[in-house]
Amino acid sequence: MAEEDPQEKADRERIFKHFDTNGDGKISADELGDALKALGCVTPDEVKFMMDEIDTDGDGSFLMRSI
Ligand SMILES: [Ca+2]
Repeated sequence: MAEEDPQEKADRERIFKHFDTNGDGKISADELGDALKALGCVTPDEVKFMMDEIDTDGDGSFLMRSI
């Protein structure tokens, strides 16, 4: 496994924290939806589709390591 670029990791953490508005270390469907809707580029159906793709364990949220 290749060494991870610290800058990329920092960027990913920053983005994750931007989405994780309540700071519990998980991004819920609501948090993802709010963040994406704030960008004005997605519909609720699209958010659900993305969650289905990302939320592999089906608990309604995903963790930092999933990204
Ligand atoms: Ca959260």
